Amino acid sequence: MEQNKKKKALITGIAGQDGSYLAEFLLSKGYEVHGIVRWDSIFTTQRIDHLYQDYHIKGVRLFTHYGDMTDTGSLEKWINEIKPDEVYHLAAQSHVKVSFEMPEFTTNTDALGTLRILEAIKNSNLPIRFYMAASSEQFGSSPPPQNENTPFNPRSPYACAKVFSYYITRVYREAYGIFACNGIFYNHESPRRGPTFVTKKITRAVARIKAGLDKKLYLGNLEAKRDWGFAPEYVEVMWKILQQEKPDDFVIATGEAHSVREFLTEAFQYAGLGDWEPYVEIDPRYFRPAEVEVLIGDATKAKEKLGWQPKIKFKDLVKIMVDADFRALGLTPPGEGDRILREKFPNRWWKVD
Ligand code: G4F
Repeated sequence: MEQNKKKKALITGIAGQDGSYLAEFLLSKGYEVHGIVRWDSIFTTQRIDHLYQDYHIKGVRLFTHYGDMTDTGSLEKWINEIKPDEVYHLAAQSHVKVSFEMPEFTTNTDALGTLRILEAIKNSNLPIRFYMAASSEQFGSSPPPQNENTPFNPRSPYACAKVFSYYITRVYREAYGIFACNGIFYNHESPRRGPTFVTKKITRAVARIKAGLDKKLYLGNLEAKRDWGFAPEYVEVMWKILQQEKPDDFVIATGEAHSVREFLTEAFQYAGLGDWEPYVEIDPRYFRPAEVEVLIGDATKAKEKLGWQPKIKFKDLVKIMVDADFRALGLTPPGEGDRILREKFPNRWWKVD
């Protein structure tokens, strides 16, 4: 009987890009899904609106709860009331540039927030499996390719907070026997990416320029290189990491790096706008006090131990994102991105935006 019990997951940051895909994925696997959302005077749950059902309907499996990574009491309350089998800790102030402007807030939320939820799990004495969203930013200036043994050289308050979270997760695993794991994820994007991150900023601008709504796009450092993957594929691996026999840490990446400049070229060409140069200007306010020049992940361990390999690489990703942004403005998309999604994910579990 116990074996057939519906599993319960608690997701911090359920309203974010990854949280929304993960909720969708876990619902498709039969889980009861609970998510913590920050209170705001306006709704901030647009990314999970399509999953929401009135709680009064019988059989509903998605529930949201107000809480905050800076509010210990709320975290303890939800852990003890929900008694989840798995906790996916995704909530964070995740913008690197913003972390230079709000370093204390970022550290409180991203570093101490992880400690707070780990303490709540430890004190609950429940056999909870814990996933911590670590970041390739932790590697900072360490030369690529980086893997699980590469030293951390963080270059921002955000990265420092994530380094703390990574190590405290390991400490709670080793000291208290908690099934606690880190996924060191490289950049992963999608149509649901927040519009202040560079990929979405570019694809959204391309669609707006095409629609005649904007004339210019203002960016910072075009030479930085990132290892960009596709978010739905990355959230699946979060789940895989928690289904292993033993808790462990994994680098998750495509193994390819491309510059912001290359992203611009692909996006503008694909949208039929030609060269990006006439549309783009550099605004120094988008430069960071310290930049991470290049991140390339070596995900060999994930391939060997989890059997995980990404299907979507750079050019496909750009097309998927541009198609979605065209559609969002009522434009007919070029359509290659949609075709790629149909071909590579015939059993897709997420809603295409
Ligand atoms: O899109 P970004 O802001 O992502 P960044 O800083 O790499 O961080 C993202 O990925 C991390 C994983 O490696 C996560 F941990 C983190 O939470 C976040 O999701 O910037 C990418 C690159 C940077 O080098 C930045 O300097 O793009 C460059 N860039 C150039 N112009 C810009 C802009 N970034 C932003 N956000 N806005 C610009 O106008």
